[in-house]
Amino acid sequence: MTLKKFYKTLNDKQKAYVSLNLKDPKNGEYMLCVFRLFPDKSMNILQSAAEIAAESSTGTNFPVKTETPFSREMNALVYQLDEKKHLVWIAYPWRLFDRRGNVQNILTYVVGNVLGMKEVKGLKLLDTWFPPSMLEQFDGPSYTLDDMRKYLNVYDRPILGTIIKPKMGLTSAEYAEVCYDFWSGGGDFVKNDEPQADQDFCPYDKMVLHVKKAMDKAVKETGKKKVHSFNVSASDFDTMIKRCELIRSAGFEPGSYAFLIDGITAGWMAVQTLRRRYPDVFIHFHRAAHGAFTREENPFGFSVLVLSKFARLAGASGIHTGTAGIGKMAGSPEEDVTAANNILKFEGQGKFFKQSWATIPTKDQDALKIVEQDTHHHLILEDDEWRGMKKCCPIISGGLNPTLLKPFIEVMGNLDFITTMGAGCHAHPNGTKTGAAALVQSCEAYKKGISIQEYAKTHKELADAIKFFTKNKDKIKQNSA
Ligand code: CAP
Ligand code: MG
Ligand code: MG
Repeated sequence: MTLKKFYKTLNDKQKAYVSLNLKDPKNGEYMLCVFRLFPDKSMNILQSAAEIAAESSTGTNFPVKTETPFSREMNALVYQLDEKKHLVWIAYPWRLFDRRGNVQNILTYVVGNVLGMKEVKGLKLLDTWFPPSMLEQFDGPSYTLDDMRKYLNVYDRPILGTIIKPKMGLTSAEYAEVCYDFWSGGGDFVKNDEPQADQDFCPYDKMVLHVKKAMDKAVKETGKKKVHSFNVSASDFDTMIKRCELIRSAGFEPGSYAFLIDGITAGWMAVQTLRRRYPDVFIHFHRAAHGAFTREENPFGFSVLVLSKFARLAGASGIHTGTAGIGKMAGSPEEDVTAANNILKFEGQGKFFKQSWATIPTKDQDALKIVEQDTHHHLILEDDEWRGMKKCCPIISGGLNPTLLKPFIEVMGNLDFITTMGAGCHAHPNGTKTGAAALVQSCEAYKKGISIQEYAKTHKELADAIKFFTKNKDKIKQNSA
């Protein structure tokens, strides 16, 4: 137990933030965190970890005379250490946090000042564990992928989507035209790209109205429901809400629109505001700028797993979790798939913690038995809310195209996600509608257990996609392959 080895090197203040024998870290009082920590050369890993625990809970750089017996009870505690792997485990009394579920408050503690402290040369939050009693404080998702599936009547395959490209520069009418082409080609879901807002060449209100017309036309012609995810990120909350209300009063059917929020750049308050104001809408968390915190090369920040878990806590219906090395963005299969499974499933194995999303304490066997044996009403089991936090769906995007759908599904291991292909659709030699058809055909091939090459023999759109995307393989991927 390396904690003991370093304990005698601690000063009194540091000792107050270390526990050699924390009774049961999972007793429900603590949120648990595992950090990868590289100490400054002036101190050992436990001294550095104690300083981090202090600064990220009740302390500062000197012991203060104003401490009280109760304030000391709120100290975060280093309770485990792996010196070789540079890992430290810290337990946070979750009473420290703002009541009634506030994600930005927690992150301000655990990845706030501490990322800037001299005592560390590297500090990355790799995994977190929330006790059921803490989960209960948070909204979690309301309108989920299950609701979207019901609306679209799509069950045994991923939701097939696109991002309109060029990313910016189309007029509102041109934008809507591309939406129509994708939907009429067979696609289910279109999203605004992450920077789409109220640009003078594409006024927000006109974009909304043109999209509505395009959707109505596509629904009528295809007989299939469609969804559009509107980016409602804005300079201030009032404008964000105004955009939401504009969409809701434009005549869209409930379920036919989602609200996209740039959760990192617009902030967690925006995510939670949308969840609390619009529990009947799919809240789509785009994570632009997450790379500053999550990239493997960056010794400071947090993991994709941590970001995704907090998005579920905040009530996002879905968050981008990466293409597991298959697409254009950095991100390893292990990292992205772990994150995806931890927000999709009711219980997920993280890097260090197995997280159950049940809000019923696992020792409450009676309640759990009722949930399991709900054979008469099927209310409890169907309505996840009763027994725990609903699923948050992985949104898979970034450099994908029809030739990469099957490889991704094989890495992911399930079909319960939304995939959005931008260039992967609009770069098709015969344009968007054909690009959408190629995506649909690649999914059909997968479901039939036929290779896309085989299926392409009788599906020209797919054949042209294979030719184009294979010939123009992403140079970076080839170099890194
Ligand atoms: C994808 C995308 C998404 C990325 C974000 C882009 O377009 O629109 O924003 O998927 O990455 O701008 O790159 P392409 P992630 O399909 O044309 O790449 O999903 O990893 O957060
Ligand atoms: Mg984008
Ligand atoms: Mg893509």
